[in-house]
Amino acid sequence: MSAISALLARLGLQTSSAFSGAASLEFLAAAGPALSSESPSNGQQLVQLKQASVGDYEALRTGASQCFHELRKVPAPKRGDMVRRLAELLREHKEDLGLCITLEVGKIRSEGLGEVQEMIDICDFAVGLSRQLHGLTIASERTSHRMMEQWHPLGPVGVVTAFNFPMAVWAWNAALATICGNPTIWKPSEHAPLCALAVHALCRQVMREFAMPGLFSLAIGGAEVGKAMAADAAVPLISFTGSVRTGKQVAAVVGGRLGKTILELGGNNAIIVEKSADLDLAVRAITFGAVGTAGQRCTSTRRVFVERGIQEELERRLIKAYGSVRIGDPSEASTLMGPLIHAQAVESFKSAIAQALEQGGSLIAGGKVLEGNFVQPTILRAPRQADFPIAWEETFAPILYLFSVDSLDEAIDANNAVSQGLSSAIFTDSVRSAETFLSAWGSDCGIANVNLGTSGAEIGGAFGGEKDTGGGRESGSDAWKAYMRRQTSTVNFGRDLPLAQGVSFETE
Ligand code: UN1
Repeated sequence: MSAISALLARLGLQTSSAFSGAASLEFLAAAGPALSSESPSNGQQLVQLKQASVGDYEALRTGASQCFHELRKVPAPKRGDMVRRLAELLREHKEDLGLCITLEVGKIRSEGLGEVQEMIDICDFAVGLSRQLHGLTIASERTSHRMMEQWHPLGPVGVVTAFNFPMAVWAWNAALATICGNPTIWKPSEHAPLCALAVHALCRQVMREFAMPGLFSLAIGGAEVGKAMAADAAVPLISFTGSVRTGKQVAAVVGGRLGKTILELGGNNAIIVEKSADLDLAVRAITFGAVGTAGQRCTSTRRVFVERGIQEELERRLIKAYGSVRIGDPSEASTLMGPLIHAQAVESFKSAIAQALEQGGSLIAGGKVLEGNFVQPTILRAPRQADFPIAWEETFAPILYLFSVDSLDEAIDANNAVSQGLSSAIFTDSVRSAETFLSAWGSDCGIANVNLGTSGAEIGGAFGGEKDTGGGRESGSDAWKAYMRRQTSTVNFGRDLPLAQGVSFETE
């Protein structure tokens, strides 16, 4: 048995019927076209499957709707038990799941395992939250009246995820959706079907143990499946992670039927480095932010605004740090940077560098394609951002643009000038600068950090960003509210019927 079949067998995916992209408790005989998943590191075929068709999607959604009718009656803490069980299984299979991520999307082992840990963390969070779906009690203006807010389940939630977090982003959504009383229908990236199958194998175990078919559905399919889901009025919420372009289309279709969306679209994240900064910290944070996950996180660091006077020192230290990054097989312990996801991503890397050079950038590190999907982490010294249009775009690759600025105001303006608004950071020892960066006239991003980088957010906070990033919030804090409907209820326990606002309406 090959290493991969053994891994699949440990996850309960030993039969060929498991290689169907349409499943809830059981796999359907998917009617869509074939899909094969290859390792971005060496082209090795990992899994071959039949994709879900629109008809398969409809069958899955019917199952999810049926499940919803049961699930909404299950007390939230009992729904928490289902998520607790999922967390146990994730812990048990952490190594194998992490390996699936490494094999299929090329993350280094530590980041693959980190992603599985992120799933475990959000499950633990959701279990606690299942006893805290609190509503307010509100003072009524009428005597003998009580007013309150309740939070009720919404219905099946469609979750569309990208290749770069092929498991964790599903988990942020599914763990919260489950405790909120909603089944999920997952459409993963077509570049990460193995990861989705592996997670879904554990979901099937949970569904079986809790006799809850339809709680978790998997629809690995093409754009037509995504379109059907976006247009489906029986899916009140669509959580979409992906490009700004597709996100706008999803928003239009779902908005057109007055459905709800959570959008996690592009980022173009910057770090400001002031003279007072601890450069050791700044260099480590920039390197992890720009090179980690081969620059393929939506939170990856793409721009640095360094205060004039320390730019040479920062460049020198970054070049040294970049020089020590070991690039190669992501499953080897010493590797820090694996491949890009596919050949097209390598083309985007090359094209962005060519444009940057044309627009007046100069290479100070990297710049080359090595072989296959492996590239060098790259730094370009850039002219003013206003004259450097390539930096206004998100290129999903390890390319960092370095700008020199004269003041904090200039840096904040430049941070905010781009259309995306996900993550941002400042390195400084000045309280005044740090607080200004965090103030209402500071960073306009959904995430703003002081003395740590742009990527690697914890699950306890709400995750998401503004402007073209889409405005959605997932994961921690009160992001759960997006998965529920709010009901304002007033109870009259008196013997009169006073009307609000003192209105009088007396009949004979
Ligand atoms: C993403 O890249 O889509 O903050 C999500 C981070 C991770 C999540 C990134 N926790 O970098």
